[in-house]
Amino acid sequence: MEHKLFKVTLLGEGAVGKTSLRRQYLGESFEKNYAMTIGADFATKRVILDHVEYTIVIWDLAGQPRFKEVREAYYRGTKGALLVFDLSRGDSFKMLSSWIEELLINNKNKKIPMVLVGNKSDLRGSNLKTIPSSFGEDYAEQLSIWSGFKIPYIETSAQNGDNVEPAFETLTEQLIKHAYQEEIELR
Ligand code: G3D
Ligand code: MG
Repeated sequence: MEHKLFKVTLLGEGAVGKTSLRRQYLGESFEKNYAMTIGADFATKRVILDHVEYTIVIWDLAGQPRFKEVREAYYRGTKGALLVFDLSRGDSFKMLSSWIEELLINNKNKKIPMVLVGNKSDLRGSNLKTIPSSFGEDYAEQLSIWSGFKIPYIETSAQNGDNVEPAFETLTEQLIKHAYQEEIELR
């Protein structure tokens, strides 16, 4: 069977729930030493589709390392990203564009498939003010026009598990589709 490896990164402000989303999807990570060395953690997921086995390696930046080298290694070769904000924190929404900028700077200016994730949907209806869905939808629409990829918007809760699998799986589908198209164009 043909085998392909894809790197996916989690982008977004501290405490928006990146690590919780990844844990909810995959369980605990198993590369603790690596995490300590470069300040990133990773876990893998295998997907078989049309007789091809894909290994999706999900990278998760531990804390906010300041070293340029760490950030470069984190982003380099990324094929897809989950762009995460916290539905109860407006600042995390406003910072999304600078995360995209950071990805581009460190990934040869390559636009890639992404999924925009509004996390902590369980806080809707609590006494915390939350960002309306229309904000996420509009921003995903803008990103789609800008990037040329269909960038979906999904609201998740890493706390109760709502929509976590669809978020990762939508991204996986998009990046496999994109890689397949690129391959056809190269033939
Ligand atoms: P990060 O990896 O983006 O920095 P974390 O974020 O996954 O470490 O999560 C930061 C905090 O937000 C954690 O709280 C975590 O439990 C909480 N959190 C993550 N996802 C959700 C969610 O969907 N809903 C709610 N209500 N909380 C969430 P603590 O208190 O452990 O720091
Ligand atoms: Mg984290």
